[in-house]
Amino acid sequence: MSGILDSFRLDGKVAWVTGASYGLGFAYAKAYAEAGAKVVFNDVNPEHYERGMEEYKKAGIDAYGALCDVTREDQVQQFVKDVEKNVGPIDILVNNAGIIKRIPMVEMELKDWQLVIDIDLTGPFICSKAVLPHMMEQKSGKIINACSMMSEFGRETVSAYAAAKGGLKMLTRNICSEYGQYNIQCNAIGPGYIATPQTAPLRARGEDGSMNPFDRFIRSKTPAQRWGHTEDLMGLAVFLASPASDFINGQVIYIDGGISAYIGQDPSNLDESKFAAEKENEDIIVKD
Ligand code: NAP
Ligand code: GCO
Repeated sequence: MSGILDSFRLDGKVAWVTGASYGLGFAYAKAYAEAGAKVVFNDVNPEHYERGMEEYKKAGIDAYGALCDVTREDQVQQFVKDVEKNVGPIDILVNNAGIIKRIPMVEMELKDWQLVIDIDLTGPFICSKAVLPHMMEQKSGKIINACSMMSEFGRETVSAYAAAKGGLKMLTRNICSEYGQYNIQCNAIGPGYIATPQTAPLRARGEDGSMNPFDRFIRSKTPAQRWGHTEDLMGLAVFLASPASDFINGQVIYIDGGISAYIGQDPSNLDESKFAAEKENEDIIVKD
């Protein structure tokens, strides 16, 4: 008689996390390995990919990986064929790969807008389209999209990112609507502000060690007055990939420390002395 915790296990499943050499993707993949899945990942930058493969080995995870740009349908189709041949059919897809460009809209060049939309919205379309046929055949599958606070809120300088993440929320609902009949669940993780290379520029301290104003702002908007850490999201990632969530479909689950529920306090009220600089990895990948 299996207990309730067995419904959170991923034994025998093949889990593909896109863009998972580091950051949230690596955390999701590590959690999947701990839950029993065979981890598959891709990245686009060869140096980052090699580093990621090393990190998986250090963590004792026998990950399968390859370079693959999620915006290229030819590369994605080949990647899925290679995974099916070398590992097995993909049971779980996490559309994690994503970038952000923080540029005021009136100054944003079309190429920058297009790149964000291509990676953050078209990439999940391409990757989901590549794995759905097998999921339909086996009458089961999990697709988990990387939504964001910007799936619900706007803010200055992130027009392309917000448009992509808002669209990704609706793509999540549409995959649910179109493929739920095949026992395929498509949901999204909606992280708040998490300490990763993508958000490192928002926490970078001044030369005099002074706190980044955006760091102070986010802490004043978060009841716990802290940034999220990748470990905070691992449990939700496993839950949405497991049989425990088989009757949840089309949902964005926000994991944001309460930002979306709280009007926030005056940032000047915060006692800065409480906040050690976020413990960053020494060789953190620098993002603009
Ligand atoms: P990150 O640290 O910037 O990592 C992004 C990953 O995506 C990297 O591994 C990157 O690989 C990969 N990638 C970028 N373009 C790609 C492409 N064309 N094809 C394949 N891989 C590509 O980001 P993160 O903070 O871990 O965030 C991961 C996801 O969660 C993103 O979708 C992000 O929008 C979303 N999210 C993040 C936060 C947060 O606070 N951190 C909050 C909400 C949502 P390379 O290094 O090789 O380019
Ligand atoms: C920003 C941040 C956010 C986070 C995340 C919040 O510039 O506001 O990068 O967009 O990455 O998406 O949920």
